[in-house]
Amino acid sequence: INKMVPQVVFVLGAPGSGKGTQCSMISKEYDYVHLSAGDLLREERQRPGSEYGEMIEEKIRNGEIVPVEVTCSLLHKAMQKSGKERFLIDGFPRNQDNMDGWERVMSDKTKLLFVLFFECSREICTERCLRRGAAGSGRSDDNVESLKKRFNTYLNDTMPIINYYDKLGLVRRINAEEEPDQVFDKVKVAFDEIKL
Ligand code: UP5
Ligand code: MG
Repeated sequence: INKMVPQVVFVLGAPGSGKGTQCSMISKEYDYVHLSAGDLLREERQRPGSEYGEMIEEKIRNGEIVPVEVTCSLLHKAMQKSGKERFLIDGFPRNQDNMDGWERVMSDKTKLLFVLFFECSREICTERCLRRGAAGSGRSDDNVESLKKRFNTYLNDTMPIINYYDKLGLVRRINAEEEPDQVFDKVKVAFDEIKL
């Protein structure tokens, strides 16, 4: 009866700003399950028999955002499967459709603690992703063409979402241009605060 409502932290920031890197560091030190929307979509794309495989691949390569029904259901399933109560939702919500879809299905099932926002210049982010591509990431969007599109989508569609949460006082803004350990030192402050 007194079941705890699952708590979520949305983790946003430009492509290559270090969302995944920091989430994996957070989940090692704090009791949070890391769920990357992008990773879940890439997994679904590979799943034999998935009816969404081609659509997902096309969206990812073009830096466009997959319809929320698909992403939200993958997130919801992963949350249930984990059996845990605290989640880092990495790379979601990225646009109004994502936010509305989450509101419809998940807002009464979860509590949003805050939004972690990694700030990093386009130049640095692009260089990181290109380096990762050159090192053999296998990601079909780690190339100059896709990165231009990913950035346009980020600026046009995701920044308004971050601004919306910022007006609600929910955004924890972190400079993500330093070394991963230095970025993590600042991330820890945000998580230690809510533990109190
Ligand atoms: N790196 C990380 N931190 C560093 C640091 N401090 N200093 C130096 N290097 C650092 O890092 C990127 C690279 O930089 C790595 O090589 C890392 O070692 C290095 P990473 O931690 O992976 O950054 P991240 O922000 O996670 O970058 P990612 O490329 O994953 O960001 P995207 O937001 O573009 O990717 P995502 O997987 O979230 O989405 C991909 C696509 O999926 C989207 O474009 C979209 O098409 C689709 N999608 C949806 O449609 N809906 C969703 O809800 C989510 C995704
Ligand atoms: Mg990532």
